Amino acid sequence: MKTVFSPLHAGHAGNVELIAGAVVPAFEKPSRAEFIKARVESEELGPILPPESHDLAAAKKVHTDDYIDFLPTVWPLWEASGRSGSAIPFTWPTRGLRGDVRPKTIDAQLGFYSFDGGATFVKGTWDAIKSSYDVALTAAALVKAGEPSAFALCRPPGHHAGAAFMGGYCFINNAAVVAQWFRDQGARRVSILDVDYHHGNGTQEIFYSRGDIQVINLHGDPMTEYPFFLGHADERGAGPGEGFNHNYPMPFGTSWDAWNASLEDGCAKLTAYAPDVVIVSLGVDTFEKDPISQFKLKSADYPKIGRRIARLGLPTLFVMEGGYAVEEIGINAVGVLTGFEDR
Ligand code: FKS
Ligand code: ZN
Repeated sequence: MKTVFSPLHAGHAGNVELIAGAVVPAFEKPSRAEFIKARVESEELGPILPPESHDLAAAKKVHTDDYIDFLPTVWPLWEASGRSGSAIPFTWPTRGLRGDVRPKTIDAQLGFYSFDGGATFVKGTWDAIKSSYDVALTAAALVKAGEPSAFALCRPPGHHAGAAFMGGYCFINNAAVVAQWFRDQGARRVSILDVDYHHGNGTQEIFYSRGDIQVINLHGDPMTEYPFFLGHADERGAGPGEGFNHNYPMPFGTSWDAWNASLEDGCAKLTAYAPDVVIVSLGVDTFEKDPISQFKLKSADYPKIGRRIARLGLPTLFVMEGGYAVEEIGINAVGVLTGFEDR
């Protein structure tokens, strides 16, 4: 399997986040991608290719134009207002406030285009976002050209980003971008299988009213887990999208047997839908030693996930999302891919 990777991810570094009342170094850090890349090499998964540069037209098919145009302006505006450190939103137009007027200052705009304070900017962030987007589209083109699978080693991740908002370490929704891109390239139906520990609220929001892109999500129950405000089992899609969104919320402590039962059910839904291509939002924060997550999957479980996805028998694009146990992130993520290749 070919991997697409860009070193530009590394400029998105030194971010901080607020967790349990303390400001700490962000868990979403450059070493994550480097550990995965090292494991791709040591396991000899296949060649590692650089991305080709794409314009932002494909991003603007799933995000609003104004949101995408805003992202590269954040750091310049932040610096112009005399700031350093990380650009972090701190106020949001929630219930009772005006969400229909875009204010002018950088602080207000950061809040206007986010749902939490988890998507933060430093100087190299926009270039990293753009490289992650290029990685996803370049890997998608490999599958379109006939590769049975490809691995988009994206960083930053994407599945929390909605049509007009960032959050949860995510800016451009790479999986959503490539799903739409496959549709525009002639695929009739596309499935997104999101196995990250966290609900892919952005992906769900973007395709909620669409019947041509099926979204299947396995995740921590939002009654007790981030992102809290979406991801319940009764969210099944709306209008023409009714019945094409499938959520599998699971409790803290879920280990392989129960998680796998959800995967089986999701795979049955996927097979019944008969898509032309599968996009896997690949998070490995379901791991028992993940520092911010509460599932109990073991390293030996990840190849089983890959094997099950291979049995779908469809062209498959893996798009990297979360996973914070950096020592094992490569073993687990590449474990899915070698399992897919049944080796
Ligand atoms: C307060 C705790 C909130 C945010 C967790 C974000 C998870 C991101 C992810 C992604 F795939 F997008 F990377 N924790 N700071 O793993 O879903
Ligand atoms: Zn996650």
